[in-house]
Amino acid sequence: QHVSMDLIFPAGTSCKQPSVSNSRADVATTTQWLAPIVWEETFDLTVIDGIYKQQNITVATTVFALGKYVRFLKDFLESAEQHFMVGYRVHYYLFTDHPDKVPVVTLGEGRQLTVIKTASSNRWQENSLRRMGMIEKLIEEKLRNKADYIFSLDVDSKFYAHWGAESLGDLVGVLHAWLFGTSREQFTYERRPESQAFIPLEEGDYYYGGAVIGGRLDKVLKLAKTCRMQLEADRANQIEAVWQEESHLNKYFLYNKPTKLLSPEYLWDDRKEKPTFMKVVRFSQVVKNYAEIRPNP
Ligand code: UD2
Repeated sequence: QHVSMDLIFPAGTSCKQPSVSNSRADVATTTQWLAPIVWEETFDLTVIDGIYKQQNITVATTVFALGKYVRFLKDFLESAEQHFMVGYRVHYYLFTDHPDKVPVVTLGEGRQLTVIKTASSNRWQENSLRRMGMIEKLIEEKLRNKADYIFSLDVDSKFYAHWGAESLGDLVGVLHAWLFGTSREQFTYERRPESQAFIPLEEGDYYYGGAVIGGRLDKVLKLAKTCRMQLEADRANQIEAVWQEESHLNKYFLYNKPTKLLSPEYLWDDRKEKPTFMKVVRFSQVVKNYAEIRPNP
């Protein structure tokens, strides 16, 4: 399995000449380690699609809908078919304890959906954190030679606008809408040194959302395996990180920097007002009644 892809651009494709100045003055478009941060107006889709369309890539996409979360599937899938990786091969892997409640959604050409029956827990935290182990298992047992990239996406969300190949990279994280722009001391990292997810106050780049993880299979496998092992170590020590697998993900990304960061355009929150730097909302968490939807408080 090759780790990086050549960026072959088809001869004779016309596109705009790149500008020599920054296209966005209001937001940072690279990290300190020079990974791009993807914002509207920082990429040219003609160029991006010119490179990726001819590679015939398949994007595996995991979605977990356990317990009452099956109700989010219809909007999630219908909106994904309108906006997510349109024109590319997408294979959804849908983990649910209610295969009979999976809605029938017409999928576009080259797109397919596999339902994987999964036991649900009566603790929502468990349902969320177990995803790491299941992603690990899926990649190891089913995806080799079947997909090039993988995304794991929260189901209680909806697509509102284009999300395409500009989001692809070796290891991809998303900047959390609520904590974007706040100082690192305020990040809701795990602060107890007893946890494997511990991050001291004087460290941290960004706060990443657990709702979106992406990248090449081997990179996401390493991430999922590491987080799963850290979660197990915590469990053995009878400690659960403040934001479960999201806390472990943040620890992982601090010491294994993502190669591409998605701006909060790729993980907004329907409850949140849009500041001027948000020129588009592509994917957003829907408003949910936590007390009603979750199996436990
Ligand atoms: C945050 C993260 C979420 C996860 C969680 C920590 C964002 C926007 N959200 O959201 O990704 O890291 O904190 O645990 O970054 N699920 C079920 N059934 C359940 C519970 C969860 O299917 O009973 C699945 C479902 O796919 C859901 C995901 O787990 O989208 C995350 O759970 P959540 O949406 O309840 O987590 P939340 O909103 O606290």
